[in-house]
Amino acid sequence: MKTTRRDFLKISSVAAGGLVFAPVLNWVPGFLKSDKPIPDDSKAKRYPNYCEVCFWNCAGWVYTDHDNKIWKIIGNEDDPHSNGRFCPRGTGGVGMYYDDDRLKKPLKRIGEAGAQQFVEIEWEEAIETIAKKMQEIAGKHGPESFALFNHGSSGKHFADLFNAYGSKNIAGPAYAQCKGPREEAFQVTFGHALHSPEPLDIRDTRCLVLIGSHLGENMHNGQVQEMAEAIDKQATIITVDPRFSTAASKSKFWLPIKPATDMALLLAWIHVIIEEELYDRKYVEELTFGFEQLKAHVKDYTPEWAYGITTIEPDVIRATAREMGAASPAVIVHPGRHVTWYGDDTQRLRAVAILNALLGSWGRRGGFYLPEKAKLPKYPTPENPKPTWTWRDVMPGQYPLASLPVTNVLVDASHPSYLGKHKVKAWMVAGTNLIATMPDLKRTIEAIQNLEYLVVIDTMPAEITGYADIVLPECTYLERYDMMRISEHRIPTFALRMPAAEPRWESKPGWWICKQIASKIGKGDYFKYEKYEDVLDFQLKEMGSSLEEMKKAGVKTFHRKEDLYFVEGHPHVFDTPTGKIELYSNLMIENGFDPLPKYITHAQPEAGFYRLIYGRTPAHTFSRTTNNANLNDLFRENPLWVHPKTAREWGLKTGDKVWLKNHQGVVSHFSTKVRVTERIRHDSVYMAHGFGRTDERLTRSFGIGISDTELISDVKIDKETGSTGMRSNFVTFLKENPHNSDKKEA
Ligand SMILES: Nc1nc2c(c(=O)[nH]1)N[C@H]1C(S)=C(S)[C@@H](COP(=O)(O)OP(=O)(O)OC[C@H]3O[C@@H](n4cnc5c(=O)[nH]c(N)nc54)[C@H](O)[C@@H]3O)O[C@H]1N2
Ligand SMILES: Nc1nc2c(c(=O)[nH]1)N[C@H]1C(S)=C(S)[C@@H](COP(=O)(O)OP(=O)(O)OC[C@H]3O[C@@H](n4cnc5c(=O)[nH]c(N)nc54)[C@H](O)[C@@H]3O)O[C@H]1N2
Ligand code: SF4
Ligand SMILES: [Mo]
Repeated sequence: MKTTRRDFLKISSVAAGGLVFAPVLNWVPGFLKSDKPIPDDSKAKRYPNYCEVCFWNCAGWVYTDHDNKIWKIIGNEDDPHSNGRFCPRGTGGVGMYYDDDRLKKPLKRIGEAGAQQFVEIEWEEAIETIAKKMQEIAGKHGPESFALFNHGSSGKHFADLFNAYGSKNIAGPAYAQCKGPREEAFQVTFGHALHSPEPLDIRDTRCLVLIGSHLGENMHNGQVQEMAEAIDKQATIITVDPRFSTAASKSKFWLPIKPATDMALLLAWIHVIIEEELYDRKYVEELTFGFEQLKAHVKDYTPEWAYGITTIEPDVIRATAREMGAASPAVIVHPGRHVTWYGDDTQRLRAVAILNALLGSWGRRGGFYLPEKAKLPKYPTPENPKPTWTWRDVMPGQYPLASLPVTNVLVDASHPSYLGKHKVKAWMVAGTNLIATMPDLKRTIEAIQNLEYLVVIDTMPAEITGYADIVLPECTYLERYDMMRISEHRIPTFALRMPAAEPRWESKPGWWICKQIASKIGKGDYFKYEKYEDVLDFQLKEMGSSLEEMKKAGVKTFHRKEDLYFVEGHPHVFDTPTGKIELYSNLMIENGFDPLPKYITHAQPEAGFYRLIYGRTPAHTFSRTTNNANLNDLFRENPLWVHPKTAREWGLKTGDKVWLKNHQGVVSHFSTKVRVTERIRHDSVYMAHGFGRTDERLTRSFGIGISDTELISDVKIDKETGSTGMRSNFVTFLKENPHNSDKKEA
């Protein structure tokens, strides 16, 4: 059957809808443009914003009704991230504003850490207390011992605050728990990291290889739309996934690989592409370094060798390599995004980068385009003080390729077992729910309990707030100004975020919170403006625009300065030591690593255990949306996918309740329902991330489903970047409630 664009998009939204799709269709219309009428044309207003439900940050319009109430949010047609369409999560984002479980007023702990006994306090007291503590800690241990964990837009204001304060120990999970190894592998190979959105020319590709990246459930808007377009134009999709994902269902080839063996497949593909001369010969000769070493290196990595490891038939390995060769250079071996899997992740992503280089896809139409970014002038501030130490000094010489701070190193530096001299004593956490986000929960909690002070800034009573000494309620993205969204793309763009409503209760914007704290710790000069509009207007005027113009347009696009793809006859110099694409890397050797990726064996589950695989579900972003009424309606609990053979062995059927125990004896707090399906390998089980919430203040999501994070206690660290490999955890089923006293489950 011919696959059409409509089909693919429908599948994405149906997957989002599950059982209760129909009643909410008008609420969350998948990728269809919203046709929800504006209530009263004469009184309805619209305000530009960019979505904060995930980091694709699509620009859109927020409409209010005749009572000035937020009515809906839709995509901005001029934005290349959204092309005027929002994904279900973006549309449902309004539920974040309306959630009555939100944090309403600053809170101060009165009980033990983790006990969640808080009293409401006034903002003034909250700011005073935090400022005093920041000064006390700077005096006692130096400002460096106060670390910031941040994510999302407002996290950036807090980074400004910490830089002014004198600490560069600022880290977010989007590096060491997400794309760190990918960024460094592409940096080593092409002299260019991929950033966000990744510069993938999916709309014009003739062959898209998804290796552990599941577009269609991973709803990164622009990429999903372009994949639908490519499918429409008959592009070949090859999906390598132990699970029959939405993307697999749209693919010409589904390779249900044995988990943790992708490196063998990648090396065998490289072997075939070289042996059968399927690579782009001219491109490789002109632009790459180390081809001969690579050729010798992969000589024995035959498809027959890989078959024994991956369970993928040699014929299939050859056929898929030939598809890539035939499409070259309009081919993309997708670099993935959440790539922290098995601890050899930088090397696996090096293999992905090398494969793309052989196929000549970097800088080519239908491969990787050359992104451009507009530069926004900086609002004038004094120079930041120079810290005496940073996260790098915690473990000198470790993780040399990490170009950004590593969250888990800051956790290590806070842990009682750390005996070095660069101890972290206090944390501020803004916009990241570390309890749901960091693997090895026990260690995270031990580190937190060892702190002198913890401040959390969130919109919701997320689990991490339960461990804080002070909790500050931030207002949502729909209620505040923020920094401009500047992103690289085919064309450079800016997007404005402005409030569509007053902050509910006593919540406040991040910039305001930072400005108050800064002025109390003698750093007021770094936030020298009355309101954030002043900063925006200053920056926009320098760019030949203004806040007024942006309020009307929402998005501003700029002309490119250079070509979108390489131009024949113009030799390109890469930002690598050789100036070429480095198939073979001396830089890796200098840092103590293999110059070419090698296959290493990873542990497989013992009898009775199954590899825990987790991923995205279209209606949710991590833990930030599970309590959102609109999205909770769409998908409430994360079922556990179990293969029929496994289900038979355990006497499990669809709908049965199970708890899970991992190979290190960690038991899940809650249970979930089994979904028996052929769509998962028999040696693995699968569930969506973000569930199994343990904070009772989350009235819709508390106690529903299982948290993958709880069960990820065995972490494999990537030596190159320090990133946390999270897929080496094996679970078994518990059919009886292991927590007899658990009221919720009893
Ligand atoms: N087990 C497991 N762990 C993972 C992953 C996984 O798949 N499984 N994925 C990893 C990846 S790829 C990533 S990128 C990270 C994501 O990690 P996080 O960004 O920590 O993810 P969330 O769970 O969404 O937590 C975000 C928190 O920010 C709050 N928040 C939302 N909007 C705002 C705001 O405007 N202001 C403030 N102050 N707070 C706000 C939310 O309420 C929520 O508590 O997780 C990583 N960790
Ligand atoms: N709906 C939605 N979309 C999102 C997000 C979200 O929270 N919700 N988060 C965004 C963010 S920050 C990120 S980083 C991306 C992450 O999105 P992706 O990079 O697509 O990563 P995952 O969601 O972790 O998907 C992992 C896939 O890998 C498969 N897999 C597991 N083990 C193996 C293996 O050993 N080999 C292979 N080949 N495959 C394996 C799983 O079955 C699953 O389909 O998604 C982004 N998009
Ligand atoms: S992809 Fe969806 S959730 Fe992410 S920014 Fe865009 S609309 Fe929002
Ligand atoms: Mo991520």
